Amino acid sequence: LTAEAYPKVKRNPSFKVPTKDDVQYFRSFLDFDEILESSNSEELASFNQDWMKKYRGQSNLVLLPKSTDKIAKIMKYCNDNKLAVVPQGGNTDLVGASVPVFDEIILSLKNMNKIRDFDPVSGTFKCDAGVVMRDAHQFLRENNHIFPLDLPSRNNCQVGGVVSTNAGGLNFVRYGSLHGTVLGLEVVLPNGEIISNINALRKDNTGYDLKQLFIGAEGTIGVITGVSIQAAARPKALNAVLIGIDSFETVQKLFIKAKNELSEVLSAFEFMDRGSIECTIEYMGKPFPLVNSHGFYVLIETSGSNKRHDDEKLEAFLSSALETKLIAEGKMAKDLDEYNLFWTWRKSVPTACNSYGGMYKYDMSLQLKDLYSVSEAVTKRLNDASMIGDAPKPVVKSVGYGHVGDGNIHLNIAVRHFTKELEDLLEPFVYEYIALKKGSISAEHGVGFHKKGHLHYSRSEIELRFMKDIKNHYDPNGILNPYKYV
Ligand code: 2HG
Ligand code: ZN
Repeated sequence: LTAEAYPKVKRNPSFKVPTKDDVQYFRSFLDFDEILESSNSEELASFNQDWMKKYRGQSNLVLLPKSTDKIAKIMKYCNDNKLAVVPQGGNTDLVGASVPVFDEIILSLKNMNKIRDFDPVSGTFKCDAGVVMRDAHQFLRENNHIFPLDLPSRNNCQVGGVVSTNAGGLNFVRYGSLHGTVLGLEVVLPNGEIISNINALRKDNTGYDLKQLFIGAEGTIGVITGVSIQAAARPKALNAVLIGIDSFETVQKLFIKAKNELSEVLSAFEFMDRGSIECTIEYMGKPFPLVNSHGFYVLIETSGSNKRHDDEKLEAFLSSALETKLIAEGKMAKDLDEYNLFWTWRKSVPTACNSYGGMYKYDMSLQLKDLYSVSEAVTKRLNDASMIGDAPKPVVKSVGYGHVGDGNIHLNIAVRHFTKELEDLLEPFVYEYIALKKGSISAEHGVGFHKKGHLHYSRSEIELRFMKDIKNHYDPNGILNPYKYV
């Protein structure tokens, strides 16, 4: 979807169009490989387009600075000259937050990719914002720790990007939110000032906790350049079970049982509906590890320090759940390969859904009792409108999956092509449904361009006014990530 597809969005004429002189200024302190211009159009396209190939901007200039000082110099110049800027990490945010809408300069954090420091006693890990999450995991693993967040996009997403979007991920139920695990941030403000508490300690009650504002701000009030985060001890024992269940009500019962019986070793409780797995079977071209077909599938992970202890707990949990007919079928990973295989099934769902042409995607929080109902309501609506089925129907499948432990569902409507009619069927229906149930229209993917103008479904007028006040305070010229949610 390019900006033309959104007639309501107009380029802000007060922003300057980047010129040759601007590029020349940037060249005065940036190296050759820190600037990408329109002459290199193919590479430029990959920065303009998001991972889903759904949102596409028209920028002719990408800056890829290697230091915080250079970013500060860029921002000061852009602010003085009213040049709009979109900060960009791994570009996997799924709501069009990290791509330009018009000709904003793309500020890629890609070259800010150094690990800064690690303290094995406290577990404090410090790195540049552009470190790819996979590399943070790798470094910490070698140091007997883990990064407290994992995502299917770990090979592409960047540490600063996940902090900017406040991603939740696969082990939130165990390690909690980035609002808790991030210890400090280094941020370049729109006027070029650097605000840093990257050396903050675990506890610090000296007034307002300013860093929290930048976590989840999606680069609208500052550019995160460095992150200090609390790494967790590396679990020596890992295990997983895949489970088939007939109703979402039973999924909730199983979650209570898992919390009670697996307690401190429980590290993930994920669910996928039948449609998610059908799409993934088609995409992977392999048989699913469970024999029968079920309404819902659950992946439970345990991690701890004593394999025998954890496995005993998990086995007892599984056999009593089978005995009491709480679950219809279950399989425990026999080794690490099978554990990884189970996770591959879960982590492949988003890519599988995206393999038919495109997808409409909604990431929402609801009370657990209502979590799956939004998926049922949307499927019914699409069916009633006769939109789902074999080609030429536009929708292949509407599926729901996500993180039970966090009350977070991902609703993916896999389509052959995008149509206005479909979009009108989905929106504002989905948002109204969520508002009715007092949920949140964005659980962990952010707001970006997709949910621009829809925040009122989850936030009050006064909250929205405060957001605008904060935006105006930090970015009075509105040059940072414009046309997005604030
Ligand atoms: C996940 O949980 C990610 O797999 C991506 O948040 C979800 O692509 C999605 O909708
Ligand atoms: Zn998710």
